[in-house]
Amino acid sequence: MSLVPSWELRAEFARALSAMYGTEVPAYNDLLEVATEVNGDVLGRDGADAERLGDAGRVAAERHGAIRVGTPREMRRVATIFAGFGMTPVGFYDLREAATSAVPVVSTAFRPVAPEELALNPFRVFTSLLVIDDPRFFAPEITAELSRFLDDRELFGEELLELAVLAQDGGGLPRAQADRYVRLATAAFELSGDPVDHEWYRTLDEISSVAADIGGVTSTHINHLTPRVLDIDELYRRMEARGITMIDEIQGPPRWAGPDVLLRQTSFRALAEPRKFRAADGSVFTGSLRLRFGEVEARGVALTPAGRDLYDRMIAKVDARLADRPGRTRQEVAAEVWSADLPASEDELALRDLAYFTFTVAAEPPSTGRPGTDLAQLVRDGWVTPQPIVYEDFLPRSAAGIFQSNLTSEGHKDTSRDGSDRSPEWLSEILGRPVADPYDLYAAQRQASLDRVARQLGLSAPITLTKDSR
Ligand code: OOG
Ligand code: NI
Repeated sequence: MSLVPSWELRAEFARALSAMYGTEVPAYNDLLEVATEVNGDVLGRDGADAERLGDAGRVAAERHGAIRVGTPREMRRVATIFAGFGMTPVGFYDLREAATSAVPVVSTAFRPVAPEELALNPFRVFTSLLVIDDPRFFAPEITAELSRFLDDRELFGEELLELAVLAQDGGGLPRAQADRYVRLATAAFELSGDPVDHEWYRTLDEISSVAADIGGVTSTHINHLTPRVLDIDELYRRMEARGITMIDEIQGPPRWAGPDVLLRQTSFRALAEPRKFRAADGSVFTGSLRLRFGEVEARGVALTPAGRDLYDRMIAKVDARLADRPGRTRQEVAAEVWSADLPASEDELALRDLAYFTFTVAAEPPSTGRPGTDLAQLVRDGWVTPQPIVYEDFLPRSAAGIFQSNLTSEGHKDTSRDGSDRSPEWLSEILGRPVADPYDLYAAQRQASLDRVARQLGLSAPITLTKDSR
């Protein structure tokens, strides 16, 4: 019997979530419409160049989602569900540190890791886990109450988990089971109509809106779904022209003349959605919650640790200049800093080991001479050509910004206390599978391409990546 392969399950899951979110948050459909228009325009204008960081088909289907859960057990079950779709944990984000207001979560992203799988469908879900015992946010009695409340709920049914395990073990599922798996997984992230305990929700909301969203309700839900766009500045303008209010600015790197790096994101504000509440006297009434929004992103080349260091220094510089001379926009100041500090060509990013590239033998290599093994020399002499590796992950500062831009209150964070200890190792342990380091994945992809080139050119030694500091 033929199986629906995991990439197709993943694509169907992303499509089903997207359709569901469109009915739940109609402005998301506007966002999709505008993103599709902008992508069409950019492809028409720039042709093949527009597809250097993913072909048109991949980009059109590309989404990331965000979900939030409350306990290690729930997190482990999420990992099982996503594993059936070929999505595994990558990266560790401690938003307790990255955010200035109360965002008591640590997070990872479940996503495909093999380049071929990413090309087929790169669906990823940013998944956050509430740290209920962090004393900077929660008093002991709240921690105990949260623990009781969360232990009482069951987010995912047994059938869904069993199908996920079958899908993972078999690398896919027969058609009928595939449909069932996608349907159950999608339904698990639908907004619930169950009444929310008003008093409990309010208590948590005072401490942290994120804590209330996670631990104040009996189910989980997609918090947002994000399409990818090829020109985010143009998208921002067109959304505002449609009368949809966007957050104040685009997060992440600025628009500038050089290569796009990492990730730029923006969103429209969360809209009030009707929700049922149960009052202390047991009566049920309809109120509203402002939680879910639409986000959009543009992706650039992945940075190496050295490139990321430079990026962080540039951000610090932007912060300092803004503090010195307020009144200018962050994007303006950042564009200035970028132009001064970041190499303006892909080749230079590659040769200074600031960004990740794969390398191929040039279509027309030199007709004389012999290739050496020094990468910079090989590129300069025209033996090999770099292609950018797209950044597949997230940025803690932007993620914190996304959380914060939609909080109803700042909440409380007692910075005089030490937080409870969480680490990638801890997360790997509770997930029962390793949390991959994004840098390792990008570096392995680059190395595989260098090994291939060395073989094709018949080199006697491996290619060396000397840092070219011109
Ligand atoms: C997740 C926020 C992080 C992003 O794009 O950085 C995120 C959340 O709001 O749950 O999705
Ligand atoms: Ni997001």
